[in-house]
Amino acid sequence: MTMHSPTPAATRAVLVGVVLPDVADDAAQASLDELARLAETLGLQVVARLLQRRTHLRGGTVLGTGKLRELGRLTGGSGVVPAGASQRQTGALPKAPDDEELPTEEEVAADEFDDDTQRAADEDDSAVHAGVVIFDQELTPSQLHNLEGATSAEVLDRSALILRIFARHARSREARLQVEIAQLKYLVPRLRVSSRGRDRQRGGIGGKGAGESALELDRRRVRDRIAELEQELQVVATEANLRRGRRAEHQTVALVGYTNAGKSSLMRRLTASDVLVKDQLFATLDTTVRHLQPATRPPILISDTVGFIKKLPHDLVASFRSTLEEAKEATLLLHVIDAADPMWQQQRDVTLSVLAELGADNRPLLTVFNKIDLLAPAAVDELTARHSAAVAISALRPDDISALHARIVAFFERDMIEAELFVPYRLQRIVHVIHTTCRVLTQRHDDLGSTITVRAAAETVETLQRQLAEAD
Ligand SMILES: Nc1nc2c(ncn2[C@@H]2O[C@H](COP(=O)(O)OP(=O)(O)OP(=O)(O)O)[C@@H](O)[C@H]2O)c(=O)[nH]1
Ligand SMILES: [Mg+2]
Repeated sequence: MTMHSPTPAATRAVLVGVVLPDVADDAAQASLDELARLAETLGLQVVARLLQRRTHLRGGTVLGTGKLRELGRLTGGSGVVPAGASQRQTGALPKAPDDEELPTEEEVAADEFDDDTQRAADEDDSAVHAGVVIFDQELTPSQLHNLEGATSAEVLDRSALILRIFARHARSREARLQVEIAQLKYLVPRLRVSSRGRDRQRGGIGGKGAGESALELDRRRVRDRIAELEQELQVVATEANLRRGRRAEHQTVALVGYTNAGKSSLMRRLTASDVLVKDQLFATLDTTVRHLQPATRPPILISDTVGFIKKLPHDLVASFRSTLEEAKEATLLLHVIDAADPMWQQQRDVTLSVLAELGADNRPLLTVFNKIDLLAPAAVDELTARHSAAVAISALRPDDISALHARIVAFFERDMIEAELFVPYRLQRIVHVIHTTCRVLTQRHDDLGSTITVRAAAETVETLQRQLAEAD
C-alpha cells in the first residue's frame, strides 16, 4: 500500500439531499449529517454534499438540470440523462406504478430555485472522481436508472445504504435471514430497470436477464428465494420464540431507541457483560439477553436489540419483526435517548412510531436520557425539569448506573406483594422454585415443613399457591 495513493473512486461518495421548501436548514443539514455517518459506517469517504431545494421530489432525476451537471462533474459523468433513458419510459415495457414522466428541461430549470454545495476542505476536483452517489431519500427505479446514466457512478438511496450496513453487521442466523429477505424485497421492483443496460444486480443473485422473459424469470427466482428464506426464518424464529417463551415467566426489560443512543453501553454496565459498543450506526443487530447485575431476586432479564432510524426501510422493519418481539413482550421498555444529539426530539418520535408500528406501544416505558456528561449542567437541569418522569444519566458514570438499576428494581417492586407460603417437607423441590422466582424475606422450619415469607409478583405468588394446593 502506498501512503499517498488517492482514495479509490469506489469509496469516494457524494451525498445528495433534495428537500422541500418548508424543511428548515438545520433539519436538512442534520439529515445529511446522519447520511454521512451511515456512509462512513460502510467505509465510504464523503467528498462532497449537495443540497437542493425543490417544490417536489418527483421527476426523472429528482435534481434540476444545473445540479445534475454539477453532480456529473464530481463523478466524472456527463451530467445529463442519456437519450435512451427517456425513450425507455415510452417503450414496450409496462410502467411500474412508481414511475414518473420525465419533466421537460424548462420545468426542471424553473423549479430549481435554491441550492447549496459543500465540498470537503481538501477536495481536489480533478484528482479522483467520486464513484458513489447517495441520495437521502427513496428513489424510484427509473430515477435510479437515470441518475446512474447521468453520473456514471453507483447510485444508492437511503434504504439501499441502510440495507448494506445491516448486511455487513448481521451475525446470527436470524439476523442474516432477515436482512437477506429485506434486500431481495428491495430488489424485486428494481429488477426491471437493472436487467436492461448494465448489470446492476449486486444483491448476489445469479442470472442476468437480457430480455423480458429472462427478466420475468429473474423476478420469479427472486420471489421463490424469498419464500424459501421466509420458511427458513420461520423455523429459526420458532426456536427463538421457544427461548422467549421460557423467559416469559421472568421479569424482562428491553432497551430500545435510536441507533447510537447508547443502548449497548447501558446493557454492558447493567449486566456486567461485554456486548459490542461502537460509535457506529447499527453496531447491534442481534438481540442479546442477560441478567441484571447486581442480581436481584427474582432475576430481571435485560435485552439489547437493533436500533431505529428515520425512514427505516419498511421491509426491514417487517423482516426484523421476530427480533423485535423481545421489545413487544418486555415487562418494561427503557427508551434510551442520546440527549446530546441536537435532533433527539425527532429521534424520540421516530422510536415511538416504530414501537407503535410493532404493537409495542402499550408497554410500560421509562425514558432514559443518556450521554448527559456531554451537556452543560444548565441543560441537564432543564431536561429533568421538563421531563420529571424520565431519568437523566451518563452510561459512563457508575453512580448513574446504580440509580438506573434502582429505578428498574423499584418498577418491579411496585407490583409485588408480600405473602406467606407453607411448604411441607415432601414438596421441598418447590422451595427451590420459590428461591428463584421470589425474594425470600424470612424462612422458618418446624416439624411439618417450611414457612417462607416472600415478596414477588402477584401472579408468581398465585401460581405457587396453586401448585402447593394441588400437590397437597
Ligand atoms: N459521552 C458518552 N458517550 C456515550 C454514552 N453512552 C454511549 N456512548 C457512546 O456512544 C456510542 C454508541 O454507543 P452504543 O452503546 O454502541 O449505542 P447503541 O444504542 O447500542 O447503538 P447501535 O447498536 O448502533 O444502535 C459509543 O461510542 C459509546 O461509547 C454516554 O453516556 N456518554
Ligand atoms: Mg448497540
